[in-house]
Amino acid sequence: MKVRTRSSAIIGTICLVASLTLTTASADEPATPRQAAKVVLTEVATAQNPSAGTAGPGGTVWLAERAGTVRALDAHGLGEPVLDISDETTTDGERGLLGIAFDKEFAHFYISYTDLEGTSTVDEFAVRDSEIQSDTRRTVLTQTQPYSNHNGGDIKFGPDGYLYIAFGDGGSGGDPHGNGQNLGTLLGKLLRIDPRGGQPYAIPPDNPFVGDPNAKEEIWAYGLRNPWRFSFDAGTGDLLIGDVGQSDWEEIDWAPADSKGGENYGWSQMEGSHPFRGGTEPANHVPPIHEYDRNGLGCSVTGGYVYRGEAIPDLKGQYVFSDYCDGTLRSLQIENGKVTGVSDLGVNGGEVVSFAQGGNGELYMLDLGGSVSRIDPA
Ligand SMILES: [Ca+2]
Repeated sequence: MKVRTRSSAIIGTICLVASLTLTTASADEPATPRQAAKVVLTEVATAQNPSAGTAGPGGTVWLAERAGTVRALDAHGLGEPVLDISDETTTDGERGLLGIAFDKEFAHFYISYTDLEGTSTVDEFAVRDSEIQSDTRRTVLTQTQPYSNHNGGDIKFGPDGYLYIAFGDGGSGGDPHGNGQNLGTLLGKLLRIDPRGGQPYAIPPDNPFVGDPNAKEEIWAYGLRNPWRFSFDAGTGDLLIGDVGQSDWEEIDWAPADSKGGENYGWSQMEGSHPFRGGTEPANHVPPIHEYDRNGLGCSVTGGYVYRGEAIPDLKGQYVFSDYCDGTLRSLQIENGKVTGVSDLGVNGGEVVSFAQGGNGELYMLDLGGSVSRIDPA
């Protein structure tokens, strides 16, 4: 039995819980948020250190367990592992099985993990009759990691059918190699590739740095520190990224569905909307749509999803997220890329490490300590 402890943090932050004051909104945001939706957390399963989840075929939700197993959740509960790579990864530092994704047709399944050397690896499997075909496994993309932390690792298909991969800045602290602003490395970036378009993958021709000899053509957006969790709004296609801060500011980044890519989210010249260690704000800096400091209980943002389910009408269109350190579920009201309200949803999920969006749009919350809960109406 794994002991639940903050030292099992896998998101890349030192959590100093010093105050009971909740600080959820920046000063320029409305002081009085709208009436928050009333929600409860309904535990639907217990997993072994669940780290990521995704909608699967037939109304299932597939869950990654950090040590290397994948299990499917259905109406009968959590099944036995359908995939086990536990002898190919470790949970040292912030490592492990960190992301899973299906393509839109549930024809291929992707895993994102660190291998035994710590190298970030994205592998693909064919899926037939809802089952992983293990003999079809192939490696799509790898990225060596200079340190054990800030691996990012989330993977998602965008509404454009391309696979997006989030990588942190390589780790240590303060981005010692300047990876965030260096377009010559995949570290500190959000990537966009076509995994079925070539061997091992193709670069979408409209990626923003195609043809730039000084940039990796896989890059979609840059200036990220540890984009631990990101998602696309299932209603609008907008992109939302939870980027974990260094020591002062946790942030949510946003881009509209019609973005051409190339956004510079600022790290490590900027932490949130603030210069980092004397940094200079890049001319093309895209500041976060929401940030919060470390004066409250939060210390490591966990990006979530815009709620597009049916069960909680008051929550529709709001971005649900949390923080690994304080576990409070919060939501942002967003209009035209601006946050117009921040709500405390009044429930605490423990060590909230990830969210998952079921095929019906309902949201699940993953507590690294084991609980998998659906967000239900109160
Ligand atoms: Ca930023």
